[in-house]
Amino acid sequence: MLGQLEQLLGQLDELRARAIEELAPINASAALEEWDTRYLGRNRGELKNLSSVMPKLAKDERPVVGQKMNAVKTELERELATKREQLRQRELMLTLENERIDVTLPGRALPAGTMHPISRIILEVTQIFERMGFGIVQGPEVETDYYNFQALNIAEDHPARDMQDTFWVEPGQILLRTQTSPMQIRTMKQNQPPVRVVVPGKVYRNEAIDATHEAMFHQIEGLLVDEYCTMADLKGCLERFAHEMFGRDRRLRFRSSYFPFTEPSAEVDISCGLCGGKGCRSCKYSGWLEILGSGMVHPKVLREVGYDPTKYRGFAFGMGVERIAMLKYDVGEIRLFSGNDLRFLRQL
Ligand code: 2U9
Repeated sequence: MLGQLEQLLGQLDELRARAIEELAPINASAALEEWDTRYLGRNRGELKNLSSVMPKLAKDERPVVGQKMNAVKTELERELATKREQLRQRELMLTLENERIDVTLPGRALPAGTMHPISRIILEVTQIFERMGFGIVQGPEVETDYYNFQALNIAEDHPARDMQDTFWVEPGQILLRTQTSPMQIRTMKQNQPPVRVVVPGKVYRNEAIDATHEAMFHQIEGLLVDEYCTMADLKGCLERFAHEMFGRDRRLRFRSSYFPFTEPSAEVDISCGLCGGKGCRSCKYSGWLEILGSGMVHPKVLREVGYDPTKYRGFAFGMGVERIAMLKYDVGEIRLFSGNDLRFLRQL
């Protein structure tokens, strides 16, 4: 029969061999930690359990067992550390493989936005006038009766002043501007001639809505004031505009008209682009399409802003942006421009 010492040494050898054998196939951290607790755990680890026999040994036997125990413990700890490092490397490789990113793949394209056709027309028109030396100014959409009507020689009984035709903020005093002209009045009051400006912006009229009328639309108005300025300058300027906007093959026609703020006044037609002026459905068989209104600034308007009408003269014009867009893109329904329907907008 073996003595207690030999038995203990044998058990240690067996434990060591068993621990190392079990360690080999482990390939997950959880199982490794479980192995650590089972063999090396401070509380109920197998090695710890064996050491509880120590006090029963003879004094001279204890160092022998102690040394052996330490050797086994050190070896198992070294094996554990090696295995831990192996697993860490393995798990890192797996993570890298799973989370791999191919940086050479083409990026996902974001859908690109484009300018709204109304904004684009405003840009095109204002750029044409900029090239002729006009500045671009913008002003308030909420205006006073004075700037919107009185200063423009629009009489008390003019239909535009009707409560029904204008959106009043304070009836008779504050309103949503019905044209961009109040800004030309402001510009003239703040500057001395020569004045050359175009004024794009939103305007508001209490219209009966149909295919060609909306309560809010966009205008571009122009104003030039100088010492020597005639109707010929107006015609040359507008012809240049029409040629750049619609093409050099288009002809212009000036028809006598009336506006309170211009005298004389003229409505301007452009030859039809579809039939070349011969007459077709698009131009209602007239050969002409109306594009804007114009005239020489009324002397009363010049005097109102403090300019001497015997010294200065001016010409002015105004166009509806939606109308220009409808002519340019052959669109028959004005409400499409405010509808924000991409099926329509993508076609322009
Ligand atoms: C000042 C003096 C004169 C601007 C003008 C028109 C003729 C005109 C219409 C076009 C279509 C309005 O949008 S529309 O319905 N405009 O026909 N506008 S002359 O004349 C001015 C402006 C400011 C100080």
